[in-house]
Amino acid sequence: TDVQGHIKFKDVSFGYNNNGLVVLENFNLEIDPGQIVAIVGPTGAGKTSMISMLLRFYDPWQGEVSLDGVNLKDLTLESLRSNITLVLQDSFIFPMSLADNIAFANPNASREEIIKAAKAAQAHDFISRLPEGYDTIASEGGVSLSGGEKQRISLARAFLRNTSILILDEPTSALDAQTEARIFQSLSSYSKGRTIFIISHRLSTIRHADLIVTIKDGMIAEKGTHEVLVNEGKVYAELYKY
Ligand code: DUT
Ligand code: MG
Repeated sequence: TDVQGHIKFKDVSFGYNNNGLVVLENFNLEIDPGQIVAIVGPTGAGKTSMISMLLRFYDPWQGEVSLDGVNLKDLTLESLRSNITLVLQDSFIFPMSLADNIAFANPNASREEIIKAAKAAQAHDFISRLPEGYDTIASEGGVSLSGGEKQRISLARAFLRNTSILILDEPTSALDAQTEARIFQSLSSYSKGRTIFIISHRLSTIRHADLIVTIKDGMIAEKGTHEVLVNEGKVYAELYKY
């Protein structure tokens, strides 16, 4: 069952029970499908916490998070997670061929589909240069990959998974700015009919996002396009200076 990708955080308050501190407070955000949404904010602001609630790794203390108008709590975890792909900073590579790593969640994918996803993730060129190409076995006695290569394999895996919602939490931190910018271009063409969240500390990459949301002190400090936020001269403009 495919979802549209309309996401709403309504009056969400959230914290971790281990210390009782509030991480997000009166957090309100509504996202229409088809948008690339960048989440920006200082370290510890609550960016990863916010997206963790979308997959229900955690639930809000108060308020609700909904998908296409349905409270996430009323969806099965299985249906929720089959519609959302999450890519984290530390990508996991399995001791199997690069093709199988990319097709991990889609074992029936054709080689053409795998290559298309690898191209979108800027992984095709380095894979093609390996003597065994896509049949190269990763790690455990095989080829060990750099941090940036692993990140691109896991991005290719995410593109191939083809879900309505894609969440990228600093998935390109090990990549140079140019490669990251090219991946962002792939994301733009991939975003049609999907909702994409991207968390990145490199603001040059996410300046073309449809919506930029800055989080500070557990709340949304501002939202808008790059141009609007730079002119506002508040949190985003301050972060953008560095
Ligand atoms: N926190 C916990 N327990 C956890 C995870 C986080 O107490 O298991 C705290 C740390 C921080 C706040 O929650 O004070 C928000 O953390 P989060 O990881 O959401 O911040 P971030 O915006 O993703 O920071 P970074 O840019 O460093 O990834
Ligand atoms: Mg984080």
